[in-house]
Amino acid sequence: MTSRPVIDDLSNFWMPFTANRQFKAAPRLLESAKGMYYRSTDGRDVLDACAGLWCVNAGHGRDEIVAAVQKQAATLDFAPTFQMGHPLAFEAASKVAELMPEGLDRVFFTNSGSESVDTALKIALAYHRARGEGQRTRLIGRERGYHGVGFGGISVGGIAPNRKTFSGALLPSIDHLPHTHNLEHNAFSKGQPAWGAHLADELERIVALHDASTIAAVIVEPVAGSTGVLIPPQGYLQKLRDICTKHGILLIFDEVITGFGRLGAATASEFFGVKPDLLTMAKAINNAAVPMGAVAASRAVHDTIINSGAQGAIELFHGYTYSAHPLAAAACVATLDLYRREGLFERAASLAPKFEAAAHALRDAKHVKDVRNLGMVAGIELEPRDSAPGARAYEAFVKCFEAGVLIRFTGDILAFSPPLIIDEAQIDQIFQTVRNALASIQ
Ligand code: PXG
Ligand code: PLP
Repeated sequence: MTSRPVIDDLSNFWMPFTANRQFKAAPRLLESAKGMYYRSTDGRDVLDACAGLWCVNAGHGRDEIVAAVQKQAATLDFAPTFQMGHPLAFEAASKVAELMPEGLDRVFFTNSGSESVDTALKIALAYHRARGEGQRTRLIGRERGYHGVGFGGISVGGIAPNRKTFSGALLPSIDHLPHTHNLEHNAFSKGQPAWGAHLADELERIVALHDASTIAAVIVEPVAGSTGVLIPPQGYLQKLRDICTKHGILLIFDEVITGFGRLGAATASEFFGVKPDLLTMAKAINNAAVPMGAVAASRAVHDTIINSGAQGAIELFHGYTYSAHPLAAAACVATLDLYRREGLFERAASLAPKFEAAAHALRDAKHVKDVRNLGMVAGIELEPRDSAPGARAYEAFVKCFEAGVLIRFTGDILAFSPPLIIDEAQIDQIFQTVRNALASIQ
């Protein structure tokens, strides 16, 4: 296949979460993808070590998903889901429900992780109000949490640059748990760190401060991705669950990254054996073929809201024009079938030890100050350069791309989350490329 010439005007597209001037001075453009590889506009194959943005879990350009979307586009391009429906919306919800923890089988569709988060926060408020506890309005997030970019998501989120510009407009009743990252205790942990479960007890302190009767929900990523791969300490999530249950507070797991096989089980909830009341997802729900997200709610939460008003009254004043868009729903059904048919969650579980070993082999690589991992996620934290935090990871990312491997970085942390179809040789290629890249930079 011949490459098309790079377009010459890059000025109109205002790029998201990008250093626009830096990128446009030296662009990196992808023009096609198949399986584990992207093809760049300069005609190189690039191994995808991050599943796009943690989302293409079945690999790129899968024939079954492509066919389902093509067929759906030609059959029913759009149908409203406000006071109307189309069969695939219900089928997709049933397929998602089958993969959710027992009882979390009521599914509200959105178009992204950010929308899923804001939807879940609103459902939490609606639930308490429907129970006659409308004073429960406080939402608890966690330092370093990433919950997308809506006003709700950045309010409960804990990443300073995402919040500071908008700090005057964040939601009013918010508090944050401490994050669990601590290299003094947990550097080079394989899987869940042994130290840190007690950090969940900080929730008791927050409850004591505000009183449980004012708190609606706690939201956390079971494994924090965006902030640079933070694995929950052993016992930590169960403690959060227990404290929430004790105080009538809803627990929301933001599984936008962990959803659909990343840890070797359908969800992180299943992997850890801890069940939230609400679970947000997006990304891998349909292999990122068409934008889609969802919130799975427990029957208790759903039924409380649905049975609260008069018959014939809309129960929840919330929804998106494109909730359960037919193309997204078609991709969702095809994707979830594909995951099962190919046993991709089981494959992730069986590849995880190899992935762990390959990542941790870099503990002696230049600049490395931590390696951490769980399932098919790994993070490598670099010693930052004194004068320029983030610069070293950026240079490593560029070097890897030039050497044919696409990785992610955030601050001075490199993140790895390949499609679950990856093979062992490709795992070795990723980490060998990273080792070489680190050796070549200052
Ligand atoms: N919650 C979590 C836990 C996420 O990881 C979102 C919400 C928001 O999803 P949308 O679809 O609105 O972007 C996310 C998204 C990265 C990276 O490499 C991570 C995300 C998005 C883009 C890049 O760190 N996570
Ligand atoms: N803004 C305006 C003016 C609208 O009419 C709508 C939807 O009808 C929206 C925003 C919300 O769009 P969406 O439903 O795609 O989130």
